[in-house]
Amino acid sequence: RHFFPVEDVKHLIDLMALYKFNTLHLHLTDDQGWRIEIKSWPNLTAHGGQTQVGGSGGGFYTQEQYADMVAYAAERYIDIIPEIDMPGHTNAALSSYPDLNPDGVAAPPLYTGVEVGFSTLTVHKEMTYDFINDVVRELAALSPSRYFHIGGDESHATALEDYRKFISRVQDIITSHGKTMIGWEEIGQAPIAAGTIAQHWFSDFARQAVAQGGKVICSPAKRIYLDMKYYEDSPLGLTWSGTVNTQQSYEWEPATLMDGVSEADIIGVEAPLWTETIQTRADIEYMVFPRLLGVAEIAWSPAQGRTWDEYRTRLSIHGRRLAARGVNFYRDPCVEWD
Ligand code: IFG
Repeated sequence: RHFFPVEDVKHLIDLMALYKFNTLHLHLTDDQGWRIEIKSWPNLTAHGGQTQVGGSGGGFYTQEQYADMVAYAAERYIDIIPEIDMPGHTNAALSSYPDLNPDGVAAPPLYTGVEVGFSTLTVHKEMTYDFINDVVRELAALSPSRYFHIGGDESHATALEDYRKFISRVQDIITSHGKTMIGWEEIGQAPIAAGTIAQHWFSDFARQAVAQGGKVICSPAKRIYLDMKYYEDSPLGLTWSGTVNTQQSYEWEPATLMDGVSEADIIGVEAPLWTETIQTRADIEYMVFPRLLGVAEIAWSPAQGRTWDEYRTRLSIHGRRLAARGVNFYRDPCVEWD
């Protein structure tokens, strides 16, 4: 929703590497902006990348810049996974090409608000799938990762039966370019191949993906959506899934989070940072740190013996380290910082 230049992404990669994160999922397209150059559809960035939430600024990554971030991350053992969100969250694409719209004439204006669920690709038009194939072809060629994220969340403007068929067709496109599909957990409603990855965030569709042989990434919005306010009076963030302080983002366990989803079904843990209210590097640091450190521990360590009382003491020491690096982390009062 707000664009961040390459140097800010590299800065976050440096900090992630300190805590042994191995994957960075870049959400490259949404209603408010298309952020990755696609040479066969240049207006996606020439027009669709020109703004952001609030209407001032915007931007996008050239393919050269994207490749540079991929290489920078790989040097630090971090895999970048790209996300092209569809069929919903597509206003920027629809605004860029009238042909992508139902009548092929009218294109919606660029959108700078924060509503969700109002846009959809035209799923009954064949050229929509030519468009998707071009986008996936170009981006897959830039991505060493075996995974490709197709979004699939909040497609409220797409009829369920259309959504199911769409996801199935997109999976064929992803597979044809040698990638394994990841989608937000709503894709569990569609017929998906065994081995597809469903990213759990707020409902129980991940269970339906597991029933089809899918695997799960755990991103519970009530625990590790890092755009959630720490407390009601926090200066940044949202509260639609409640407030989440550093203790609450630590006191949970992926293996017992969801009925019908066992530890064997879970391939990883991811803490999303949505940027409706996040505009600067300091904003990123404030929301991400210190909560991200607990996510690393939950992802990498066994549940046995993990307690907040023990962890919070070790965390306070990392406050000194983060401060020494000039990181604008939030000194959450639930921790006794050095
Ligand atoms: N839900 C939307 C995001 C973002 C988020 C903000 C998902 C998968 C709310 N979809 O989370 O685009 O708006 O917390």
